[in-house]
Amino acid sequence: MKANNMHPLAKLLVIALFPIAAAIAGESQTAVMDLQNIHCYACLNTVKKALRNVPGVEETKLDIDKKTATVKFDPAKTNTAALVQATVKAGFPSTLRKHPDNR
Ligand SMILES: [Cu+2]
Repeated sequence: MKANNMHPLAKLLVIALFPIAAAIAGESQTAVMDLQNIHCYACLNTVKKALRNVPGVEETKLDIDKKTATVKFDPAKTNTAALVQATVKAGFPSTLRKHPDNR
């Protein structure tokens, strides 16, 4: 009886721990950021370069129409706060759209 009651809780625990386990395993995460001040491809390139200079960033995809940056990164080396900070430093403040843990 007791084991049956614990089962859903154990399941929840597995779901809660999954992002942490993924980070330990070195699995890449993806963050989507909304960019401000983007007016042309030169702006986009500046942001792209800034993001690529962040250690741990594996892939960047920038969209001029949506004004978004999609960044694939190694969570063991960097985090979303560092990614946002890199765009801010480049002169293009950004806000995180999708947290990688909210998959
Ligand atoms: Cu521009």
